[in-house]
Amino acid sequence: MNDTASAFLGIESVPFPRLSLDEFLAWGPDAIIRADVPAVIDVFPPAEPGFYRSAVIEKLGDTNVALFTKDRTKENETRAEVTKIPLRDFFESEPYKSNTDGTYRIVSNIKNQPGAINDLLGFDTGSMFDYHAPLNSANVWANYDGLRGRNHFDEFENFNFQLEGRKRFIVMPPGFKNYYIRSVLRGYANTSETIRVDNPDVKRFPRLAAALAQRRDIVLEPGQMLYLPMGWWHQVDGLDRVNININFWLHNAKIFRHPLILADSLYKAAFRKLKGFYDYQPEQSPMGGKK
Ligand SMILES: O=C(O)CCC(=O)C(=O)O
Repeated sequence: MNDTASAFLGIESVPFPRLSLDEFLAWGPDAIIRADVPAVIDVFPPAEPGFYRSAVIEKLGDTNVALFTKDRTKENETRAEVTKIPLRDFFESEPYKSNTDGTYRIVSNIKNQPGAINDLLGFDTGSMFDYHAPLNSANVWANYDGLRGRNHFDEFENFNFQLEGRKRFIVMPPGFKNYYIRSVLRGYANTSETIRVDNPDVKRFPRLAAALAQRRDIVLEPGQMLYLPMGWWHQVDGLDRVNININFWLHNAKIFRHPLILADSLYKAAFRKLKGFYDYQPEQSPMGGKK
């Protein structure tokens, strides 16, 4: 792994506060959200590889989920195509399990499967996180070790629970100029032009130095949950053969203190609607969704 960001100007990354599950439960998510600082919560002790994958297949294997397929021949130029497959197929069927280079990945809203989510995370997630509210979501993510994320931010409070495999998160505070945002005329404004922050071209992007000195860099292990406040930039890389996480994306009034994040979220919503892009809505069952 290229560790250039970790060694940047000899400046160590800022450590994450670490909370035990008891501390997290005592504080509750609202206090963590108010504190507005990325944190890691140790929810479960480390588990054997494969433990949570089996549980995910048992609880969610038959759920139809959104599969993103990226054409690797024109890397980063084509928009991923979205189709639906049963989640089980991602782990058990060709070509997904033999093309582990990031061509295929699952990102799917499963907020209509609260029973499965509770079983997997071991507590009443619905009363802890307000993911049933309109526009909030609970998502399952699955990918193989070839996934190399682009540096970007989201307009949500993010509680990201790692179930299988390790993921490296490099996160940096909200901001625009330091990250050389693309013009909205050239695409989503939440994707930085400094795509890889583990190997930054600081000559080309000199203002990135201020953000790099504020970066947090962590390998999230199965059983750990990352809290990422809205607007924080993150680059996420899968490190192990199979990666699975479940996250909660929650809207929060905090956005009104961040006019540029608000503007970006309105822009993205309009762009998705106008262009008919995948809208991160859960699969509708004929019964209107399992409760
Ligand atoms: O887990 C990942 O691969 C990406 C996570 C992410 O970008 C997010 O939670 O917003």
